[in-house]
Amino acid sequence: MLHFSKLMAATFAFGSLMIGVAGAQTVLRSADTHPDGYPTVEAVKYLGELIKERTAGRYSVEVYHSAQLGEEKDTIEQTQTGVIDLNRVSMGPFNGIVPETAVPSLPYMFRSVEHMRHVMDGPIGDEILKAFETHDLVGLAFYDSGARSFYNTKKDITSIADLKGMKFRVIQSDVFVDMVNALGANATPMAYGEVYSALETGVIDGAENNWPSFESAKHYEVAKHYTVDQHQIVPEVLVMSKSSWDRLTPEDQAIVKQAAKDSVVKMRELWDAQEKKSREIVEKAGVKVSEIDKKPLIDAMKPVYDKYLKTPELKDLATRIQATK
Ligand code: GTR
Repeated sequence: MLHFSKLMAATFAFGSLMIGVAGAQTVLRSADTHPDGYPTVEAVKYLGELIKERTAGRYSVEVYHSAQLGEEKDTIEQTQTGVIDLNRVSMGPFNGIVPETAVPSLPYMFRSVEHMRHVMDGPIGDEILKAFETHDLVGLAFYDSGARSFYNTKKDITSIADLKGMKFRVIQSDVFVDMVNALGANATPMAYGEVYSALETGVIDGAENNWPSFESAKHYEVAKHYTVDQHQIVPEVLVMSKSSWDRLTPEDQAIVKQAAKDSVVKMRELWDAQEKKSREIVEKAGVKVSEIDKKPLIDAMKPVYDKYLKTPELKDLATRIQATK
């Protein structure tokens, strides 16, 4: 018996070695702007494990974190042309490419993170994922990004009037630019990787983001005032290059799609824990957290809604999102 199992073990070892040597192994390259350990990075690594397991090692995923493959706008182009296989990006930089993504990116479109999850997990989410296809991309899943709020190097912001004239960096998206301008502040669209030094040198007064980004990008070291205005609950999106997708068999496409969905559960666990941890870190480091009455900010968004909900289709999409419980 003992000899037999030893023989079996040796055979299996030899077998897997053969697969390693002779079997076609494809490594899918995935981009992320965040550092190693960030919930999105870890979720895509987990997705890679699922894919590897479910394709018996024929496919695996290598996550190039910390913007190793470039800033988000560039990586989106590279994903469209097939240079990058997978990309985890905020929906923001897609606003000018996939018009449907502008709707969930609108300020105060979602009432809460739970509302966002219900919408993105349902048929509306599927519809938005599908909208990527005409842009050389395949939408695989949505991840969480909490709520975005303003932070700055100058002062506590406790009312809409305090925002007046302040210069805030935003994601390279017109929705974000229009939002900040509608609040009486000045928007400076800029790549994420440039924000730290722009804050430090005073090129901008502030920026806006969720707790984990504010903390992991170290912006809190220079911007000591954070206002919980929660103006946007913008989902993250995981996309695949259409050309990489087309190289997969229908069976492998189904595996990738399911693995992406499965990774959402993991992502949310990691996200919820990270939000708490990041907030604690920045508060301990002396960041002053202010509350604000959101009503005047919500009211100021009327022209922004009018601008981005021009077609009946986009208007209808917004109505259906708002009607979702
Ligand atoms: C983060 C998001 C990143 C990036 C960044 C930014 O919340 O996860 O993908 O878009 O914001 O502000 O550029």
